[in-house]
Amino acid sequence: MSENYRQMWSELGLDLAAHDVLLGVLGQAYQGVYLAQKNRPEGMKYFDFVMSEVHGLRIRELLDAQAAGRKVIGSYCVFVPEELILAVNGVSVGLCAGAEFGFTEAEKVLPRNTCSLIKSAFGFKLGKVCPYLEASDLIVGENTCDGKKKSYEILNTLVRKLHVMDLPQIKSEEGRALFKAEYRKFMRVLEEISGKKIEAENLRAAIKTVNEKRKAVHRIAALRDASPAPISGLDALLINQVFFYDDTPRFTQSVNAIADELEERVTRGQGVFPKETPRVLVSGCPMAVPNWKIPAIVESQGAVIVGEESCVGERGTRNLTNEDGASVEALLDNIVERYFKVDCAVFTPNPDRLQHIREMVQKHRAQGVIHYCIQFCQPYQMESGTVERELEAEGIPVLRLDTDYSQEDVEQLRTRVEAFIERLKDKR
Ligand code: BJ8
Repeated sequence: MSENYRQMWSELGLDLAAHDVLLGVLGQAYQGVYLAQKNRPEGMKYFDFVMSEVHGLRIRELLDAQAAGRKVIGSYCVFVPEELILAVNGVSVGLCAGAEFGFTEAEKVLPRNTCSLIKSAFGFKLGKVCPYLEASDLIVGENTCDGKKKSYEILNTLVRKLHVMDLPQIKSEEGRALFKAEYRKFMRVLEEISGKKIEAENLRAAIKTVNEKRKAVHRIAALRDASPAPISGLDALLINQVFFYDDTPRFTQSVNAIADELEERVTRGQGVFPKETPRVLVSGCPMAVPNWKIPAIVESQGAVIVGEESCVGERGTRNLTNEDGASVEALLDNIVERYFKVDCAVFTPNPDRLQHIREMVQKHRAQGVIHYCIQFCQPYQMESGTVERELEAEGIPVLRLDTDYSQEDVEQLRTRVEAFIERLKDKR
């Protein structure tokens, strides 16, 4: 990354020395995990470029957008609707953090048995290494799991402006009403901060823009049904990760370009791995950049990941929002309808998620499921037992992995994944 950005980072208040370390680690990991892959689609070059400029050009773009009067809204969860942010001409950026960085600092304000995702978000803030966080005019939190909910009380003391949405835990009519009331409140906050009013016209246009983005990733997801798979799970994950912070129309265009290329690959029967490679679905906690640990292990052990039942994956992107509606009220109902279907494990009961995993296994022709949990993530750990029992009873092999962001257990995980892949091969 160019030296020119140092002044920009310094003006954002980053700790330049610590930030250099982070970029060094990120660059090395990217080289070893991504650039070392074989048979990658040409279209991945765009994503390689995005990653090489992830703290550079994209941040410059955010600052330019701010200079032009737009607001940057950072968030940690797929329940925060990008449609509402775009309706006030804002820029939405995902702040989820996937690296073990600044944990010592984070553990001074959080219990040690907090999940790595939350610790990482705090480590990035306290270590002053995340330009997205520092560039955000507003940060949005949400009452989902207990860890996030309570940690926002602490984050509130550390950031400029935090808005926390209350979210229901039960999918009842009362829950839906709360959901809508909280989205309405969020709309008011956005209007206030941007000085722009949400009208039916701009909201409809925003819904359309986000739908186009989701349709593009749906194309990639559908192409992964093919055997041999035309794209690796690692590359598909990267697309899902970049989904959260790239410029939306440009992202859509780049994903459609790669989908065109993958269509040709499928027609030619060209895959990243041989046809007989075991196919695996990954389900569970979100994997934020640069959390590539499990897919890197799985694919280096000779299996291919063909889908992610995850918020950084199909759980986050699957349904579209209805674009029909004459009023803001009607369009808001459409947005509520779409987001209320997200089957995050914080909901109870949450039968839709298990059903979605089954559907994904079938659709993507997966031979087994790896259930991925970040240690101390109670909602997903609690659900993992049911997922395993139910799927195994239906003849679908499941491997449950609980891990954190450290590299200490890599060899142990590798051994378990290897044995699981052997089991899938034996089943054929
Ligand atoms: S909609 S999955 S993005 S809440 S890993 S912080 S759940 S203890 S991330 Fe999530 Fe929204 Fe749900 Fe999706 Fe808590 Fe678990 Fe940590 Fe987690």
